[in-house]
Amino acid sequence: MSAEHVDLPIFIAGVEKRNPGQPEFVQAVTEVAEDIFGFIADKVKYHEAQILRRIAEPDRVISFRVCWEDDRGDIRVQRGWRVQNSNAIGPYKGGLRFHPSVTESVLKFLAFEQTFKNALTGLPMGGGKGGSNFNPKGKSANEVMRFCQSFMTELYRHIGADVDVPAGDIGVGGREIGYMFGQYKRITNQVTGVLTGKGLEWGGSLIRTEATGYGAVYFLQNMLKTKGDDVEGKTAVLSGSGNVAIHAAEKIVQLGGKVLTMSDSEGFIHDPDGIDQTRIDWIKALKNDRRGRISEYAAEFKGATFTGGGARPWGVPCDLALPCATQNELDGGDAKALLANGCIAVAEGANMPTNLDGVHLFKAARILFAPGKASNAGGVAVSGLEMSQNSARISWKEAELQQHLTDIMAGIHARCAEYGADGKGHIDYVKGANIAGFKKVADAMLAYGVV
Ligand code: NDP
Ligand code: 2IT
Repeated sequence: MSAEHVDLPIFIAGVEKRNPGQPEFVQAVTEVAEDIFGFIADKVKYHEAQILRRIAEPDRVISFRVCWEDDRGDIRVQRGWRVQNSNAIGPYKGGLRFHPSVTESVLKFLAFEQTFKNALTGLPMGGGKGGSNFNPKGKSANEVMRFCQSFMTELYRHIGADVDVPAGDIGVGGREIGYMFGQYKRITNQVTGVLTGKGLEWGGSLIRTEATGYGAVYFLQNMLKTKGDDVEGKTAVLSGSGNVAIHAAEKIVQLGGKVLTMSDSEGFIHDPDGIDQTRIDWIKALKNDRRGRISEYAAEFKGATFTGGGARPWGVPCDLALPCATQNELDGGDAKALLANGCIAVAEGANMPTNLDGVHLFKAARILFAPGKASNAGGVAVSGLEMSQNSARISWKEAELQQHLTDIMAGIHARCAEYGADGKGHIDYVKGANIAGFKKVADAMLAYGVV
């Protein structure tokens, strides 16, 4: 009997047993399995080939020591990882995260999710993720550079333009990609598209920086359109104040919406006047140039408040919610608060920001709810376009890339609708994304036989 012939609880119990102490990974697999079990119930070929069981077992998990010297001359030791989940439909592809909360469980969940997300984009990319428990906060630029160089001194042997192409994620932006790309080039003497999110002068793509946040709002627009509605005049509550949150806020404002909140790990700011473009530009400089904290916003702009102690913004009444910080930042209680306040749509900019309770509540309430693997795919999609440009040694124009991004997000929406529509006017985007992503990877795996 194949694993998928067993009941869902037995399948999940097996995942728990094989991955002890890895709650985030088990959570991500559970959320997908809840939908896939129904889809494959009458499809023997997927059972026989043990497809879900295989996708939930990474191709490999590489773990390594990263030593570096801090500014005082002390030796520091961190752990680095690259999780290569699946290359069934293309080279492993996915970001690198530098954050003290990084564990093998977190990176395994992210690589698993990435496999489905990348399939949804329609581009030939497999799923991977990596990173380190290194905390960039409070480190000098030289310390970050030495860490990145040491990290790449091990990582370089596991990656390649046609093998595995990392990019940024939490704590890894243009600066860190630059240090890592410089070290890769130095070690291998090769200038290839081995990383994405590069600077425009050295092989990067236009709109990659904006793509995740903009893409999430395009997805939101597509969802609202199914109800004859749009972003204009709506209030939006956002979490995070990094790359994704900043650009999601920018696109909401461009479309005539009003952004009320942003956050970081210390708490959230609430600006009842709305965080307009001037204020977003101020946040960009705060984060990218001064590397400051979001609490400083409340001191700068009259009328805005900061709520500390790690507080989250979900109690602020809104029409739209976009969690754009990190995993499990929106739980069942938060979901209930949003629903009670009349929130009509949630688009995840982060990966798995809503915990399983929250997902179940949003699904049951039948609101417009986009899982990150669908709504935040714009970033990796433009990374895929950066890979194409690097291979062809050309740079596409901004208008062309913008068109690709809007088309790709519309395509993902259509794929979710294909498998998630109930025929009565409601689309379960979680189910649609899980099944559409699964089917593409599964069919490629069937073609390869047992490998
Ligand atoms: P950044 O590092 O630019 O920003 C991260 C933001 O989230 C910061 O405001 C940070 O606050 C906050 N944050 C991080 N960890 C925590 C935590 N444990 N608790 C509360 N707040 C936290 O990262 P990105 O904007 O790039 O990434 C945000 C999310 O989007 C992540 O889930 C990432 O996986 C996802 N994503 C990113 C893509 C990209 O292209 N960059 C693509 C698709 C998804 P603080 O500074 O206090 O840590
Ligand atoms: O979660 C994600 O999709 C990312 N961090 C972007 C990955 C990428 O390869 O651009």
